[in-house]
Amino acid sequence: MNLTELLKENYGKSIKECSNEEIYTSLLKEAQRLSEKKKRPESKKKLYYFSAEFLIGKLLSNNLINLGIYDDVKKQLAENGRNICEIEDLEKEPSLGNGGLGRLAACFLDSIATLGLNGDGVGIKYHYGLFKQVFKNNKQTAVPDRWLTDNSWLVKTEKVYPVKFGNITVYAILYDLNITGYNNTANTLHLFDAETADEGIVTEGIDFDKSRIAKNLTLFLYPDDSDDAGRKLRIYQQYFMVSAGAQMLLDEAVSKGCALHDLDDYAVIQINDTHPTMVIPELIRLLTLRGIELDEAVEIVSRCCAYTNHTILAEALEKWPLHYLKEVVPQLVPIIEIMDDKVRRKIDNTSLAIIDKNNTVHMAHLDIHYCMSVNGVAALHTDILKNEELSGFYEIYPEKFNNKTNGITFRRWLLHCNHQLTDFITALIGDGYKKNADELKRLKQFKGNKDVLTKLLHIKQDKKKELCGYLKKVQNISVDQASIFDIQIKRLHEYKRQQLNALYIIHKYLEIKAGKKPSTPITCIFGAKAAPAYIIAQDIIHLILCLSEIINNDPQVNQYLKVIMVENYNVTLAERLIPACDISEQISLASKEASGTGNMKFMLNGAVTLGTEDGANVEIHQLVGDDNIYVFGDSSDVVVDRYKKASYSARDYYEQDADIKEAVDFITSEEVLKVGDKTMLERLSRELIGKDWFMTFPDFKAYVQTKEKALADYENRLEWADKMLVNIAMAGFFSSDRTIEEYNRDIWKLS
Ligand code: 26Q
Repeated sequence: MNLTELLKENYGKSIKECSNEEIYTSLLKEAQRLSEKKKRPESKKKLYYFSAEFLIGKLLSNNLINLGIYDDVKKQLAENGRNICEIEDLEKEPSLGNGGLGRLAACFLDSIATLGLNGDGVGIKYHYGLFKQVFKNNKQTAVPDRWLTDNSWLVKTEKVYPVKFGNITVYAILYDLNITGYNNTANTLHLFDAETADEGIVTEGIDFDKSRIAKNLTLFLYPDDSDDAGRKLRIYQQYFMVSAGAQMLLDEAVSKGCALHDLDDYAVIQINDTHPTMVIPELIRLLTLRGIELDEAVEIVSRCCAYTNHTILAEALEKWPLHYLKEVVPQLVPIIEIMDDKVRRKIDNTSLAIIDKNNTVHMAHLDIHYCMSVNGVAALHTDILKNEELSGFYEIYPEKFNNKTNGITFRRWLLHCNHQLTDFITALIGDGYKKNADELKRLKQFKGNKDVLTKLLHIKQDKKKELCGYLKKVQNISVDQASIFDIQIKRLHEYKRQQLNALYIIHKYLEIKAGKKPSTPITCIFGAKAAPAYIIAQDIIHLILCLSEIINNDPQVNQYLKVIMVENYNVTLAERLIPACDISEQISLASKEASGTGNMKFMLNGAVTLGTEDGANVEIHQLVGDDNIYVFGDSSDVVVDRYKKASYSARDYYEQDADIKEAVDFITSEEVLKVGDKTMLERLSRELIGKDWFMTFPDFKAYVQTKEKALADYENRLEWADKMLVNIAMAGFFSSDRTIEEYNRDIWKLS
């Protein structure tokens, strides 16, 4: 691409004369034009990845990298005194997801396009997406994040589909976004918006008139499963997405010659968690409208659909009161009732029914009975689904269950976010690993190679320095570059146990005050949004922010320990934090984190994991071996057993372990109450002592000891660098290219 010519054509100006905005707009349009040219020709069978979330992150750099022109553009800009980073900064991050599930969908689209598979995404164009987090008085507040700008990667199409609800009909307008594979063809992310959406109804903060469906339908993404408010709206959104998507899918199949009886030769649908589940009865309904007998329609659709489960938390599985469905989507209710009836006739176990005795509809049950595949997202997760959570279903349908361990796209999580490491790896082993991630293993030959290890440490140091500069500039936070960067970034949830990390920090703080100083200073970094209605999560954020204020201002301690909570954690911040990390905190209660994908991103960037044997940590452990990971805590078997026996008493631990008591008591001490909110801190303390549902106390001692071991090992820089190297070398397994190849081999079967 010749940027000089492009800008001359667009603005009649040179690179030097153009504003950053003008350069951004031109690059965006040019990248769009180039990816349009790469659109893959339609082939017979197509994958439709239905998801309520696609957390795609900023697109400019990623698209330039995947088009193979990033270095060239960067060079042309630099030659004219311009910096590509400043141009990237102008782009707003699309806020179309909560966390892992949404980011996974985005990584998958990248891999599907990179592998040249015929597969598109289907979702919702939220105007505000997830809320923006702002800290005030050591608390989280939520404000709308209007990420959509005039200069958007989304292109409005001519396609419009009517979506009929109980009381109204809303027209779904299709917007398309090109997903460019790495040196390959481009696919499409289809996002639907309501024709009547009206941003004017947002009143204060993120509040809006919930009764005006046609206007609010696509304004916001619902934060997490813990938010009960607006549950009915969520059904509206889900049906809106799946009905428009199903209509589009049928039109596409028919235009390719599909006779509907053979729909599974033309379409395969991956259902990303239960959120798009209504696509099953909706497709059945649409097929019957097109003249297919109901029984056959059920069979056809069951051959097309596959379901991915992302959670073990029973309370997070979606269940809707039947009367909500009667009100919102009455046309689906008779179909769901027939589907339930078929199950009841076949299976003599009411706990597996779709509609239970309280007239609640279990969306996951609908998926499992009527999909041809059910998959978990890490080996341990799939085992727990088979043997515990969904064991009743596994007995009936063993052939449907399969594991697909999650993955991440190395284009974004290495090539884009860590140029220095990318170039270094390329210099050592060539660039085959960019498309064949297994080749990273070749790095193992450099174990013990002092020059290589020293360079690796230098790169880490550079990324830490860059992060410090960024945090200072953007959030006015000062961080010591020479300290150990210990990072926990993920949605705030009790099972992820940010509170365990906070208890460690209190313990460490008190130790330092008592004169026991760490050899190298430690910087504990958090990033996490909490669903606004999730009270205890708000309290945990509050505690961390209070600790940050106390510790960072204590002159006795702050040269040894700092606590930072970055505001509004998102993909863009993750891209800056992950390459700078030394210790990756993956400390969920064993059995609760389905997989985790942050753990993989850290590993790939040379951080060493401190974690429980949970989710994909188990597989990381197997790959890197005992010497290159810090594992602690009770196993999932012990945890599952403890829940079954209901034998856990937090109070016993609190009363019997002096360290736990001291740390917990500190939460409601004078010192913290001075900077914090009494109600919130006392509520959190009560919750921990009286319940501690996610069992932080039993793991506390092991966590402290294991973390101390990691901190001590960090002192031997070359040995630590060896651990970094092994982590990078073994990360190839976690490329989403591998994951997608497995989905295609076992489920989608696209040619
Ligand atoms: C449900 C009902 C109503 C409102 C919101 C929701 C809702 C929204 C988002 C429920 C769940 C989610 C998100 C779940 C999620 O991100 N799960 C994560 O998925 C990752 C990808 O598989 C895993 O790595 C994580 O372990 C898992 O927690």
